[in-house]
Amino acid sequence: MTSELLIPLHVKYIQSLDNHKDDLAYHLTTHLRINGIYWGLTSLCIMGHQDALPREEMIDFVMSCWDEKAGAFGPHPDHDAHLLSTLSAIQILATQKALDRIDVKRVTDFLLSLQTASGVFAGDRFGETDTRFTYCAVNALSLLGQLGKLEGDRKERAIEHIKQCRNFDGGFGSSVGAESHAGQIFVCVAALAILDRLEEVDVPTLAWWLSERQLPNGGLNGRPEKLEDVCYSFWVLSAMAILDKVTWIDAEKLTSFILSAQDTEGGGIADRPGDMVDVFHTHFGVAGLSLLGYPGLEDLDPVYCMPAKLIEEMGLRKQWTALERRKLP
Ligand code: GRG
Repeated sequence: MTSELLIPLHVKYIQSLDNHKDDLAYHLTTHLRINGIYWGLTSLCIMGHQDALPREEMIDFVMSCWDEKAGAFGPHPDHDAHLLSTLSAIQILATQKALDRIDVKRVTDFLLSLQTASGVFAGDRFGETDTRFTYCAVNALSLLGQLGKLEGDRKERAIEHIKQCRNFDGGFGSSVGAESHAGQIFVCVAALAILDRLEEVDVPTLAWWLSERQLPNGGLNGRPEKLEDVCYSFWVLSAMAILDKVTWIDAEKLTSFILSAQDTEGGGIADRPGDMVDVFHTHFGVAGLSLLGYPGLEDLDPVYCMPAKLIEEMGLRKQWTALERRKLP
């Protein structure tokens, strides 16, 4: 087992991901392609290697995912637009300082068109709703400088729906009455942070529940009685970072759990030690380490899951240490 983050190996692994066009798996994952690029690019930024992937080619690929009929982005050329892929497209273009390539008016109209009467957003025109989609819409509007379009009734309805998804254990689910889950907790807490409404969080109860996610081997699970998984290093820790409670978990044990899930030959990080690596777990493993202050990594913004420096430059970084926190119990 290695005791350090193998940055050069992970950079090579991420660079190699587009060289598998003969593999069936490459073609079976087209619905996740743009998300995969966001995960790869963001982890490269956090590891200090943003330029390891070709910028122009990446921007051209994102623009080729534009769905002219919908006015937003799909996950791959000729796929239908969706909120998940539209957020990834915006995140990639923001990171590459290429937001000027976007038709902001059309994308804003697309995002606003997906809010339902109850306040929650649908993922696309087919209508599935989930608190994930509310986060995607709020995050995307914020990155585009269009959050003002959500002021008033739209904003209050979005917040009211998130409040209704809050459970007795302080956590949040995907819909009203659904079980608390770390991934859904991240999206709800981060959306409330962007909407400046963190006082809707029951901080002591939620921070207790999140700290209970750490298992004896140091890894975190996403809900009680479930297995640990490297990706929860981000979903759990980001919510704790927003609530200023990262110290409630054992950082040393979590760090060694994440490091033990690395592939020490081919690079990349898996969900848990010994499993196959993938770019999703590589990204969220590196993201978790950044939130833990792992030496040599760039800071990650826990709300936008993007480089903190960039979010600061865009004027979107929340003042966790001062204003917001004073409002919390
Ligand atoms: C920009 C960071 C970012 C996110 C975009 C898509 C999204 C918004 C957030 C997803 C949040 C979420 C629900 C994450 C959890 C993903 C996951 C590992 C789900 C597994 O669920 P189960 O039930 O696993 O298969 P458990 O661990 O509960 O057994």
